[in-house]
Amino acid sequence: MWRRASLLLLLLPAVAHAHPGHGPAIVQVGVGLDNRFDPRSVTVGVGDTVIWRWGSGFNHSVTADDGVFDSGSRTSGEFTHRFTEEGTFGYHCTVHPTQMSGQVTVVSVAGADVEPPRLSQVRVSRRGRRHRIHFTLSERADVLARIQRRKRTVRAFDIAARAGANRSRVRTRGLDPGRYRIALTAFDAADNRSATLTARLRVRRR
Ligand SMILES: [Cu+2]
Repeated sequence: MWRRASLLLLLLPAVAHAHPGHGPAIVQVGVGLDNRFDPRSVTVGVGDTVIWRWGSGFNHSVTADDGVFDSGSRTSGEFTHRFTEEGTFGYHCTVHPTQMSGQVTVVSVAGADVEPPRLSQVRVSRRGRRHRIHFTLSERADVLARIQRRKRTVRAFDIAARAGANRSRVRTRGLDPGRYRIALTAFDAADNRSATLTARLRVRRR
């Protein structure tokens, strides 16, 4: 699709945001004399690895609350686990179960934003020869507008639209007189796509 290249660029910041650190997250196990995991909670993307590093020389373990992973009690070295499913996973130290607990939140790499934008109240107004398209959006989005005649797109343009009510000029100069439709589809920054809504457009003879 012709939009892909530009949308992919828009998508990158969203991925980076939902995917802190871009790769493994490192957690210190036992810091000095403190019995704690530092940081206590981390967020990674699906498929990322968390590395726990023993720092104090005292005995600690990294043990999943549901038993899925367990480093065993040890005083040094590293333990790693790769997270392949979305969710929140609690873990603790079996030596200090009341003091030491932590959690790993695993998010989809496609981004936390999976909600498509919602388009509504699409209509065309006309004053003299000037047409405008009006619509309402649930969130900020790029709106692809296609002017169609008998289901064929004869002209397309983009509207950088905001949440709430929007209106935009529709250039009809050069179009043959007749009945058209304008089809609108909204894409948010995470590339979620709205349903396509249409409105009628009538181009009169000049
Ligand atoms: Cu411990």
